[in-house]
Amino acid sequence: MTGLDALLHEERAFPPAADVAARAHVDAARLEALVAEAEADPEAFWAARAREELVWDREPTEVLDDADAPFYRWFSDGALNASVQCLDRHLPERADQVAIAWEAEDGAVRRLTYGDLHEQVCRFAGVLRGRGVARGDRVVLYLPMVPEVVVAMLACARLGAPHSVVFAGFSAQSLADRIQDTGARLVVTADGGYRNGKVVPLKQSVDEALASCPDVADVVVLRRTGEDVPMAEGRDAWWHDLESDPGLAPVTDAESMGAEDPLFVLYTSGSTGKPKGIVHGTAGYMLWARLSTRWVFDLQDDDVYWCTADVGWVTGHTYLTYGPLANGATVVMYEGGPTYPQPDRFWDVVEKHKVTVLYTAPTAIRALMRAGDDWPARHDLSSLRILGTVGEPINPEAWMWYHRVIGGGRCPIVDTWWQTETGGILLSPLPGATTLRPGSCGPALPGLAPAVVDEQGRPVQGDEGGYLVFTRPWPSMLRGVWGDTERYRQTYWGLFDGRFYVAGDTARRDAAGDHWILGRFDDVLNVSGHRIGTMEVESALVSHPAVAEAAVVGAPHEVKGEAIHAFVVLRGEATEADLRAHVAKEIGKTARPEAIVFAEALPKTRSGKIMRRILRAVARGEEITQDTSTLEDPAVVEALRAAPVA
Ligand code: 7RM
Repeated sequence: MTGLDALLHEERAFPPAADVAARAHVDAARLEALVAEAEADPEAFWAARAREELVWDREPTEVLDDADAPFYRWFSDGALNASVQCLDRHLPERADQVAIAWEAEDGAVRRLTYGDLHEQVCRFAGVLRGRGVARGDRVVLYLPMVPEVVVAMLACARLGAPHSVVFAGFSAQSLADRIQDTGARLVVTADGGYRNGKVVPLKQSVDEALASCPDVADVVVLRRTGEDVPMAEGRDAWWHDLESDPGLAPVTDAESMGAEDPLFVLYTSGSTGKPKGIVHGTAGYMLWARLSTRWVFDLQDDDVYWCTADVGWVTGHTYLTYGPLANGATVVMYEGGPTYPQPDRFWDVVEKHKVTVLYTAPTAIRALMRAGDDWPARHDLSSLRILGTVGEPINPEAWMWYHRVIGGGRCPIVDTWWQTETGGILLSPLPGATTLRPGSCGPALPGLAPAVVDEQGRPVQGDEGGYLVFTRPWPSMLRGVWGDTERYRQTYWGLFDGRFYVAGDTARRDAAGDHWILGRFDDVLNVSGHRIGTMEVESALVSHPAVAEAAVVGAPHEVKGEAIHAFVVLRGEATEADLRAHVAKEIGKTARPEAIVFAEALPKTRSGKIMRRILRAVARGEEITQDTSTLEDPAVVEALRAAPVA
């Protein structure tokens, strides 16, 4: 690969507003100083941050241990507990401050203060201990978006028992796979959850899954819907019964864990093979969860912070749970669907809770944009001051809409790039320091060392595209793939002989040092010798006013090598010819789609990422042999196959 052709160039730029910079934790001068400090001596930089940010039982004397690279260890002789960082350290000062403001799908609101949350976590840790859970044991959590999922995560952390949260939308089979892979003995679930007005029968899936998981001896069941569910004698017990047992001993003294002890395992699907259990450690992860949340969202004491991600996704771990709570923030948590009962639900929640920081995903932004400007117009969104996005490249059109219609033109947008594997945000603008460019995820945060390289691992010239890699380890990086050491080495360090962490994305870096993600490696198209990132063609398509969403894949072509197939969801009127002409105008004739399929919806993962491998199979007329268990709505695939190709 000689580098990708970077075709789209974005000219719009938004420098930080003076009032935003004035109150920000990090302004341009401070950012420059932090970067300089980190580059002068990365280890000293991280050591200082670890001392300042974390509450230790035993302060570490070690910083980075690279004796067994790429199995890096950080602060390895330190001891601490993750739940203490989120709870105990804020008490008694924040005892009466709201930690979680929870909005049920039916509009009911429950507020838990830091005092309440601490008490519930100590009690639930007592429940788990009473069922035999001890440090090192894995606990699977299969719960809806209710405060108890956060309670359960922190209770596991308090005992030093790594949790593995399984998204409540996953099937019984996916749940069984994850239970078996982690070797969990205990599962926490609920009778059911609410999603778009319907009950998701969680307990039923657990019962089905456990038929093939003989090692699970205990199931704790939260009552959420009140529906009748069978309880297996000797195995299943109600959360509220266990929790109200007069003999219960709350765990007030958190286990003192080694810095490198695993905090959680979270499964992520790769483009091939079975999902990988990504392992995160305690100290490095907590350090970056706390610090990156404060820097990127410029979190202040009076903020009301809302991250819309589900806890079943890494964003729900780092930026709904550990990061904001480690900062003592007030966190809004919403149970249900983003457009339930109407497409203004998000804006209703923002107005009702006076949300100041909103962190969501491009897929949601595009869907809400498609619903029309009337919905946000009905609500007072003036409390908002910072907007964030994560999960996919955000096309400049959606960025501009988010900025203008939701942010009223006054809120900086932080387009945050990171991965389950990176533990936290690595590339992002900072609200008070960075000039924003729609579609760019900004510079590296202090301490991180990204590079864009060619196949030989040499930095590319100018702002050419290439492989996005990191040339130094960082504290919140993954500690491995659960049960598969070789897969960790191969997947993340294999491509350049262990010299770099390989993200799997392609990117370019402009003269200002800002990054532009072009897509995943597997998404690069080669059309008549031009290497084109799918993201660029998609952005061009979405910049047409009639297009709500677009996904682009390649299919073999006799003459061109590869031909571009586009899948388009319309929000207005447009023909195939209109869209081809539009792409030609935006980026050039080479990028014009060979075929366009107009669809009602695109196949997406639960976290909103377009599943291009499925579209590739559709474009090539192949059978879909890949794992489709992570699809949000499997019916979409059948509809696509039946859709007429323009
Ligand atoms: C947090 C999360 C990781 C992959 C990553 C990228 C893509 C995420 C952005 C992005 C462009 C962004 N974890 N990605 N954020 N692409 N701009 N701001 O999403 O493990 O589920 O996915 O998501 O391809 O490698 S994840």
